[in-house]
Amino acid sequence: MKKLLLGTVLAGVVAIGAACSNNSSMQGHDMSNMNMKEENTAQDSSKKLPLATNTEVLSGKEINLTAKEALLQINDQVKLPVYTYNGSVPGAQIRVKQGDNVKIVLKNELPEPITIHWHGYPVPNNQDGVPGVTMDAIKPGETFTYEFTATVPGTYWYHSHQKSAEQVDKGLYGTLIVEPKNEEKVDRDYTLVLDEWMSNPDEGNMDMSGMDHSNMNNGNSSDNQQMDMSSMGHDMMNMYDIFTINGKSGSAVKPLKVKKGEKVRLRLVNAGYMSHKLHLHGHEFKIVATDGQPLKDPQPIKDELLNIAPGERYDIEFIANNPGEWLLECHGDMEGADGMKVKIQYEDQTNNTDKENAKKDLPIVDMTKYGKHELGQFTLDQKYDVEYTMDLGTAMGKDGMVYTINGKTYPETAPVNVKKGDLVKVKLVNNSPKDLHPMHLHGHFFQVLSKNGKPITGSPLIKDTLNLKPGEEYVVAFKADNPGNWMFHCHDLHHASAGMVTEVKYKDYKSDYIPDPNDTTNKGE
Ligand SMILES: [Cu+2]
Repeated sequence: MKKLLLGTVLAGVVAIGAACSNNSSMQGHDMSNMNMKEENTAQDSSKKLPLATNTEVLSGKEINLTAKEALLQINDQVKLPVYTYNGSVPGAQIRVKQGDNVKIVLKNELPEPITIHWHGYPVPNNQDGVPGVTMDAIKPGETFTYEFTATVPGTYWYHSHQKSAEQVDKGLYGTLIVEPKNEEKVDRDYTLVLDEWMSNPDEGNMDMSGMDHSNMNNGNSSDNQQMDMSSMGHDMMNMYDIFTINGKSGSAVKPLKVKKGEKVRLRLVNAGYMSHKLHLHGHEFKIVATDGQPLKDPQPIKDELLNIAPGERYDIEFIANNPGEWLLECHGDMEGADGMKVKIQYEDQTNNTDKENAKKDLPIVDMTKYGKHELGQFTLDQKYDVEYTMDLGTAMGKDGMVYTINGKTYPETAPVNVKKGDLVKVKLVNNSPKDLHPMHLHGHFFQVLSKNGKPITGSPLIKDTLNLKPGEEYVVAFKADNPGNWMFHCHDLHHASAGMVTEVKYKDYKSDYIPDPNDTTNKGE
């Protein structure tokens, strides 16, 4: 929280400095925006940033990424200074085939150290991109080469793990798509990345460090209730007032073109810190995968909301059988929700046949009952080598709110100690009164076995990010098959930076990484 605050305060100071000094460095700067009240002020820094470009798709034997700054035009009114991989938000999409050796050369042209963490991907531990744990952060001007084999297909994403609450918030992420060896053909394949932004970060100059931003994730234990707006002050929730799809909001979001009869896949990725409930209008759809992992015999559903928590991915498919123009939109009362919608346009049939209904209360898909039930790799009653209970909590610390695992904050949290081959069962309990905790495990997939004591009755649910609402309890299991030191943390990255992190540590693992004791820039979250 403090880092975020510092960042926004500094941006504000720079903006004021630039506005007051009519010096030569302002030449060529677009002055026309300076007096527009609704225009964000953080952009008016003395630096001339290039406008963010469209997201490119990269594949091949060697993929080059450059981390650099840009100015992101989110809608007609708002431009924000952002961090990017290759000049766009989201950054370049890395698209490879299962079995490929993936080599990514990352150059850092940002003014601060960064990394890439391959979210959800079972890479070797020394490629996981956690500074201070698996590598040193990549300093400005430096280059680092990541290499791993694309072992599993699916939808993944990548982002910086250095000061991640701040850097991911600024746009430093992209998607990683691994196509299966025997790909089932679809006619359209779109990737949609969800995020939230502050149109006016300067408003955040109040001291947020002690603030309870527990409402920011719509932290309500009942699926169908809207959050209690009256209980919210001027908090984080209000500050994230613009929601985006692929870095654009509202009418700036590029429509998705389809033709009648086509099979359409949407890869939905939540890169933000809030959950979003998406409604696909006019069509039945199937959820074919979550966190890259396929679901067994998904049944078609209609007019149900798909809830996507921070860090999660959902792949949905539908047949374009209802010509016209339709929306995929975010439901809810949050101020920014209005901007998180994209048109699905049938080619040559763009007459508007659809209406927004973002306030409509619709059922939320229950993933614990979705798809065909069968036994997965793990069961609740089998024998496990390691069992660990994670009590997730919120507390008031010395410098503001802290987010705890078994009453402790990282690095004081107790690690999950395993050895290679161990079967591990973890019970996660969210004892925070209002906060959602989307818990993310690095380097492994886990199978979700039960929710609130009830076994999963749908398809085996294999995930790397599991969202817990207040009061919820889940049991998950995984096999310790990827030696290393792996983070297990909340993907509300504000919660992670305020303590909610532990590690899965392999006893027999010898890391070849030795942190530089004099380097204080590495930050393991
Ligand atoms: Cu959390």
